[in-house]
Amino acid sequence: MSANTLALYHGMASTCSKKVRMCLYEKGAPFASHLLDLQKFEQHAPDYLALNPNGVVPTLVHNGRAIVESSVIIDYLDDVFATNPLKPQDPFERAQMRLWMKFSDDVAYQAVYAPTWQALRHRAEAGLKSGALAGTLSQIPSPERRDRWEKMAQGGFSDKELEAAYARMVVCLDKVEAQTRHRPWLAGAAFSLADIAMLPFIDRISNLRPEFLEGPAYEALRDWLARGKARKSFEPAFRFKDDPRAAELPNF
Ligand SMILES: N[C@@H](CCC(=O)N[C@@H](CS)C(=O)NCC(=O)O)C(=O)O
Repeated sequence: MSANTLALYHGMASTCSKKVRMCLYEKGAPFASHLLDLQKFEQHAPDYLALNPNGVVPTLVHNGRAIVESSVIIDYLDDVFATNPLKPQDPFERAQMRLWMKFSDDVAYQAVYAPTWQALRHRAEAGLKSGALAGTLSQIPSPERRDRWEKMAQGGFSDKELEAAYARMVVCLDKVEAQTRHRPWLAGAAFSLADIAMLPFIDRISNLRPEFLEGPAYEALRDWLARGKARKSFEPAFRFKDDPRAAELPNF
């Protein structure tokens, strides 16, 4: 196998996959694309579970070895590819960057998944019908995801659950606004993994609830988002086309 063979198993609309794609394009690292249809439950196929036992995307396979968890993957990519370093040199800024990556996993993801799943629920209907449901659920490795898909079969998230997600969106917007009022990028002077970790989530919030970003309260955030979207890596990562399946899969 030649050095630096990269394959990415990912989802078209998946925020976590967008983190990894943006990092790959920032690095200029070519990769083989394997797009999975998450509403057809391809993430639970035995071959894929052998790579990612959690049954979620993304998974990066580098020289035959699988790496999971989007924040771990982008950290790894920056270690492996020296081009365009994406971690601040200053240890304090590096700590800030790590805190943003943790926030993206712990809070930002929680803010967007329920409204995102709700919007795409109709595509999963075939696997959630009563005749198919038991089989679908039996393939899902984690009890937490099994419960989520079962909830989809039972009509989706309640208004109360969606309201809780919207409240978390505001927490995310407030935090990014506060940081970008006094520094250009989230971890300091330079664009970093912190920005890559947060852009997909703020972009998703702007797609799902554009009205939340309006008004003077979020001027710095809107400027940060516009600068993030202006990077060369944004379009190929967020409007990904380099896979024959890209056109058939939904995106935001
Ligand atoms: N913490 C994980 C979360 C991965 C995750 O939840 N991925 C979603 C898409 S963003 C997924 O695969 N959902 C399909 C499912 O749960 O069945 C990461 O950052 O990689």
